[in-house]
Amino acid sequence: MRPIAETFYTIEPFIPSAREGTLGPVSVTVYKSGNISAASSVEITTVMSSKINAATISTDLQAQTSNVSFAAGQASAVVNFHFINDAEPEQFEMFLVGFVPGQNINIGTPSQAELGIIDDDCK
Ligand SMILES: [Ca+2]
Ligand SMILES: [Ca+2]
Repeated sequence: MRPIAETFYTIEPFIPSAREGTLGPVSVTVYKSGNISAASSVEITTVMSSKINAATISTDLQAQTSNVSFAAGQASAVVNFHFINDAEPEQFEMFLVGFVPGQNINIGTPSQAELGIIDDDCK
């Protein structure tokens, strides 16, 4: 019998930052590694950063949970995130995207991606 390889998921920024006025998008790549022979899906979600320049969910961006589907043999998938275009002059703001807890999956490193909103209201 062949050994059964495990499947691991990681997440990295793809488009790491974008301007607020265009509503983004920014994006992440979700990578599937190890045994990728079977189709699968995982859920990723926006997570508030604990940094001082954290973006606020509901005023800077909507919370977003996305189901990411992998066909048999597919090793990566890109997911977009959009912003809310407010009129506040703000600093550069960060938020995180990570895996929804409680899924029966192996999560590798990096397990979160940091994304940024470039304000365009400062005069
Ligand atoms: Ca904002
Ligand atoms: Ca703003």
